[in-house]
Amino acid sequence: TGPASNKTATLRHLLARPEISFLMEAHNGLSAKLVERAGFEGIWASGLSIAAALGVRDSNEASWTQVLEVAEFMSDATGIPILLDGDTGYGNFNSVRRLVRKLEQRGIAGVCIEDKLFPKTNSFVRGGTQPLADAEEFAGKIQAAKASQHDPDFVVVARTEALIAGEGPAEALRRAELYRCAGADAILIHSARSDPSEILAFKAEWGDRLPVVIVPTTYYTTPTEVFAEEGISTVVWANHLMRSALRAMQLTAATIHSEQHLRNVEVTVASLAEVFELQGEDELAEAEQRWLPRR
Ligand code: SPV
Ligand code: MG
Repeated sequence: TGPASNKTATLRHLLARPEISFLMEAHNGLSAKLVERAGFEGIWASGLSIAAALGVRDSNEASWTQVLEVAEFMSDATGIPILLDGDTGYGNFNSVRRLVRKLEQRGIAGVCIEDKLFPKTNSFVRGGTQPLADAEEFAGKIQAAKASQHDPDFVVVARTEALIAGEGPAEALRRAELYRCAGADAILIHSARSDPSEILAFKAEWGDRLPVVIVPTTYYTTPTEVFAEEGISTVVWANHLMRSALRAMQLTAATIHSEQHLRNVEVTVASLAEVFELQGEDELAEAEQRWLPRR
């Protein structure tokens, strides 16, 4: 948990370096710690996963300050940078300005905002019918975000949903170029297809104007080497801790419900010792030695 400025510089480096980078999804302090322990260099604070973990839809049902609280726990729990999925920025350019200020204050290294309308809809839900934001208005949001950051390394990723909305490759490129001119640090291009053809076509046209971030949730069979060879900057593994937690919790709940005892479950779940270790109980015990009066 170093100062926020280290995290912003690290995230900027992950996006800018020639080698491919990976951001792993997390949705709370525990999952964020597990991402760091697994060896990842950065975290994707997924809107979908945070919403799912809170028991609501990925439709801005959780307020932006509720999301901020979750992101703050995640940031406090880890020393690697977090890119927050900021949806549409939760309003207009003015909402985005305030969002960026608050994210900086709480040690979040960057934000990704997408060119859809508030309240947003997940890209895999009713994909073809999702209205896009006016491109110029969205470019204004990007400019406002960049103008409000105090830390020069804070990262603003512009995400275009043009392909998701069925607007085609030319519109995706037009929008990405507008967002680049508005000051975006990287472009996230999303696709709901099961093959990466439209993403790779975009990258070929785009070249290296800005780093390109992708989310291969639906084209998961594509080997990662393909993305690396095509010069993709960053791959987001967007929701796989939330989905694995869901499955594990479902199985444990069903087993205990049907068996009415813990014998078969005890061996499959993490030990309490591991939970305490992750929470840093040792550190508290040492601090008590140091700071509490001895009796
Ligand atoms: C998220 O993880 O919330 C994302 C990626 O925005 S997606 O769900 O594919 O839209
Ligand atoms: Mg999202």
